[in-house]
Amino acid sequence: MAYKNFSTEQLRAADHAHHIHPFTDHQELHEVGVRVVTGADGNYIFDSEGNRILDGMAGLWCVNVGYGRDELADVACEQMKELAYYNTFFKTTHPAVALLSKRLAELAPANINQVFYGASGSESNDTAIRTVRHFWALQGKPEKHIIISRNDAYHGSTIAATSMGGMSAMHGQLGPMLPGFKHVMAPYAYELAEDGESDEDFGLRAAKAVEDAILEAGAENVAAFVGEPIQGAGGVKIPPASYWPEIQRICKKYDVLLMIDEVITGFGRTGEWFACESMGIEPDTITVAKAITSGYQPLSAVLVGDRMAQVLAKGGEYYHGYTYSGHPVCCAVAMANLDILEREGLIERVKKDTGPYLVQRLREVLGDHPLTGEIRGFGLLAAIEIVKDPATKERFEPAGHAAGLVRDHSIANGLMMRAVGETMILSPPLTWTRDTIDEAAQIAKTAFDLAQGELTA
Ligand code: PXG
Repeated sequence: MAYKNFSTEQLRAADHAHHIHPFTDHQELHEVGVRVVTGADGNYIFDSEGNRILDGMAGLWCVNVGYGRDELADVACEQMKELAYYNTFFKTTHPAVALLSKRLAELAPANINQVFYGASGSESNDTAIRTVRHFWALQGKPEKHIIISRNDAYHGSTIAATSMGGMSAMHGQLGPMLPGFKHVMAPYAYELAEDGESDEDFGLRAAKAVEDAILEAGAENVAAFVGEPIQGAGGVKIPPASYWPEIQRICKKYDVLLMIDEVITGFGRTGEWFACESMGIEPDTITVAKAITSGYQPLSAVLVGDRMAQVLAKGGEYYHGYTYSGHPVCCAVAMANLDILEREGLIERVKKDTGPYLVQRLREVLGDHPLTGEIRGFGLLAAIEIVKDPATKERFEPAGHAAGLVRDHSIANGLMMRAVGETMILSPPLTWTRDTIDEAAQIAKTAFDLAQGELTA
């Protein structure tokens, strides 16, 4: 590649001078220096200084089939030569989008058979918001527009997705929030359960917060409840088993639609194609992105349930769409990516083997570590709470420092791990095996020990 002729320093200088990074404190970035990632293969990424790092985050929760799949590159190349782009607006379609839609309808829960495409999770959540409101308006209920969400939810970075999300730091930089969103407590037992409260009771209480919000707003004004089956960027917060069935019951009772955001959990991360199956959720919409192409192309979608689709189909023109809705190259790559997930049995392996083994191994290696407050996991998603005192759950000060240390030591020792506040996160490619998990757990242990040494020095 042409950029192979540039030195790390030249690339850093160009980046420093001209690149605004997402979710980044640039002053801090330039003090530390940016890592130049130059390649990746299988479960590893490589940087310009010759480091080989095991990717515990699948890029950004997306590279489910791992890196370096020639098959996906070949499909993209073939599709670009055949039909690089055409729109789907004006009574046209193309083979890749038609066949991917059929495939997604087959994989999705039985009540879901229609697909609307975008190019990012944020975009598709905007689509989902507009579509549930349009659905109610078409039925003469435009006032039924409020969407109830949770604190710490991440649904994207557009103005609508930020307003719907529950990240207070993001709200702080938004200016006026869009109206029509209400937020309730997250189902985060580790911090929010009361002394002696069982997991089951806590799950029911967290669901009751949704019912209270519906009643406060008036059910006639509430369009939908939205949630990630497991809150990802919010810290891999896994709700108790009692939570989702109760949410389902409440939504049915008040005729409130259920919007499920599977941007992280979709396509095998929880050991099923969709977490809705893992958790017994019957959604009206599912937003997907990321692993639909394993990150090889930007593609997202809203999977729309029959109840809504039937009303939309008779509703005249819906004034909504993106230039790249159903982009042929992205759809072709998605199809080939789904083939890989299926052919290699990766989702089955998460459910039966690597998912349970990941949390088991982390508990064996780090369960008794003085920094460990809790280790939890579901499929190939795992979280470790970092605490000063496991008995009292007291955290280190300042917030984020201890987890940041663990992360930095982990990366320096060859494992890409993420810190969300005081929580360490793993969300690896589904291609990880037991051996890869052993390797990751060992590096994590080294990182915990080094951080512990510094924190108690
Ligand atoms: N929903 C969920 C559940 C997500 O995790 C989005 C929507 C938005 O997708 P796009 O493609 O617009 O980014 C996401 C994205 C992090 C991090 O820090 C997580 C995401 C994005 C950026 C950073 O963990 N998730």
